[in-house]
Amino acid sequence: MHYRHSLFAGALAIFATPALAQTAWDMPTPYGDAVFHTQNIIQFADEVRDATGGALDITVHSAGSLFAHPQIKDSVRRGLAPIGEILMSQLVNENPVFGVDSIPFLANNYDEAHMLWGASMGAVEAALEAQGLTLLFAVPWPGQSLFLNAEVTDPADLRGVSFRAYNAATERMAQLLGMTPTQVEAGDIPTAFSTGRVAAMITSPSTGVSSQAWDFTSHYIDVQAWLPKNMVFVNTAALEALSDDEQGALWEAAADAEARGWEMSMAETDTQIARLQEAGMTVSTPSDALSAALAEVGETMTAEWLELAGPSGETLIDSYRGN
Ligand code: PCA
Repeated sequence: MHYRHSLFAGALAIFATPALAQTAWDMPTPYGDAVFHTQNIIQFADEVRDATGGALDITVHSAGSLFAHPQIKDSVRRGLAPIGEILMSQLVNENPVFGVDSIPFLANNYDEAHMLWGASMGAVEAALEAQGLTLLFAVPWPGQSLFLNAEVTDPADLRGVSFRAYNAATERMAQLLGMTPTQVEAGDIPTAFSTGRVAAMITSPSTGVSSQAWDFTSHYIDVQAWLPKNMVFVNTAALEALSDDEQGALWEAAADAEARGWEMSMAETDTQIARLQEAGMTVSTPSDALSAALAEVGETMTAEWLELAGPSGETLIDSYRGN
C-alpha cells in the first residue's frame, strides 16, 4: 500500500513539472558538421532551445544520417520529421522557381543573389505552402567554380570528361559542355573521384574544402557562376501545434540564422579558396575562351528556364533585373 502510494505521489510530481511540456524535434540535414550551413543550423537550434527555456528542443541530424538528401523534403511533408534542410534546386522538377538560383551567370555575386532571392522568395513560399510546408530561411553557398585534374584553357578539353553533378542544372551544364554527368551527393564526392566515376566537378570552395578536393583534383578555376541556396522549412501543422511563444522564438531564430548564414557564406568564399591553395591546388581565373563558353551555357540555360517557367518566370526575371 505504502509503496503504491509513493509511486502515485511521484507521478503527480512529474506532471506538475513544466519541463514536461517539451517538444522534441528531429531535424534531418544533408551536409556534414564541418560545413558552415550545418554550423549555422546548430546555432539556430541552440537559440531556439535557449529562447524557449528548453521547451522546443531541435536535434540536428546532419550528413543525411536520419533521411538521405533526396528523401528529406517528403519526410517533412509527411510529418516523419517536423523540420529539415535541403538544397532548394533539388525540387526544380516540382516547380521551376526552385531552380532559378542555379542558372549560370544569372546572379553570380551576393548582391545579385540577394536581389534574385527577393524576386523569387514569394513564389518559393507559395509552392511550399501548397504542400503543407512553411519556409523558415534560405542561405546561399559561395559561388560555384570548377575543380579539374588538369589546366583547362580551351573549353574543348572538357569534352568527354566525367563530371560530378548535384542537381538538374549541373547535369545540363555538363551536357552543354560535352561532359558526361553523374549525380553524386556531397558526402560521396571523395569516393566518386577515387573510384574513377568522376574526374571533375563544379561546386563551392566550401564543398571543395569539406571534401578535401586536393586529394583528387589539382586545379581550381574561380568562375563563381551562381550561388545556389539551401533552405530550411517546417511542416506547417507541426509549426501550428507550437505555442505562440515558441512560434515567435522559432521565427526570431530563423531571421537571425538567415542573416548570419549569408555573412558566413560571404566570409567563406575567400578563406576557403585560400585553403585550397594552401593544400596545393593551383588557383586561377578562367581563360577568355572558357569564360565565353560558360557565358554561352548561361544564356542557353536562362532561355531554357524561361521556356519551362512560362509567363510567371518571365515576370520573376523582369522584376529581378529591374531591381
Ligand atoms: N555544395 C553542394 C551544393 C552546392 C555547393 O556548393 C554540393 O556540392 O553538393
